[in-house]
Amino acid sequence: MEAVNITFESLCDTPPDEALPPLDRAEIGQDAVVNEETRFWRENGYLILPRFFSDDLLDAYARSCVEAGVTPHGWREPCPFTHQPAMRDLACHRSLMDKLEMLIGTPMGLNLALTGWRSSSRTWHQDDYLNPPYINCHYAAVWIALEDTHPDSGLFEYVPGSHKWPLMRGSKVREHLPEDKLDGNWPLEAEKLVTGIFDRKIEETGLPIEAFHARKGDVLIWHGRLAHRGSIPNDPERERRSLITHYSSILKRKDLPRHKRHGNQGWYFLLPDSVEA
Ligand SMILES: O=C(O)CCC(=O)C(=O)O
Repeated sequence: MEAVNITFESLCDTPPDEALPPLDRAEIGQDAVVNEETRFWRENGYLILPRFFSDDLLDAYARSCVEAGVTPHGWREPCPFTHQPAMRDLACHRSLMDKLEMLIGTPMGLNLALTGWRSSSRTWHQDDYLNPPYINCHYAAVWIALEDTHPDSGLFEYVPGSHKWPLMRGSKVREHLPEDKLDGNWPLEAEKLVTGIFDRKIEETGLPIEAFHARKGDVLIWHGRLAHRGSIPNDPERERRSLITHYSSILKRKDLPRHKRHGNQGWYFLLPDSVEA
């Protein structure tokens, strides 16, 4: 089928309430924390925490990237945090993990980091469709600004309220991909399919697109179902120093059974072949 004939809804499910985090249910779950932040999250699907991290922690992590010789492209692997303690000092910081647990309702573990100092230029997507189907939004991602962002560097963009749309499913997207593209790189192929479908959905709903004009130390947490992208930089040479980290519930992530605590801070997942430090 031509992508132009595939509707957003046909690639999605509406999971039953009891499969979702307490704040995502039609009636807020009894065990949810209800306060200004969680009410905002429930309504908008993101939370901005201005000046959340101190310069000390941000600069120590930025120095560790320079010392590791990975700037500006970042580590090529998805989970460098298993051997980069300075990254964990930020990404598993207790204060951040407490916020994530408040929003999702279970302890969370770090499972992915995007460490390049350029926009990923990833087009519109929900993160959750790249996960196993039993995660059901027990997932969140975090954008940490290591410096004031420049508007030409390709800002992080998102559609407030889009986390209330149906939940895109990887299995339904894969049904439309050629058989020889169903290997571990299928998300790259899927991006080509879903981009236009998201564009149409955004246009149909008329929801506004927001950009995260971050100052150093600002943090934006987004919902696993929120439509978002790394916009194309106006100036491709301009750095955008950030750390982007993704988290799943340690109670739900059956496919990642090993997790470890960063000192007395938060959890991170280990893969079978993880290098540890
Ligand atoms: O580069 C960006 O700001 C977007 C990152 C992104 O889409 C993601 O981490 O899922």
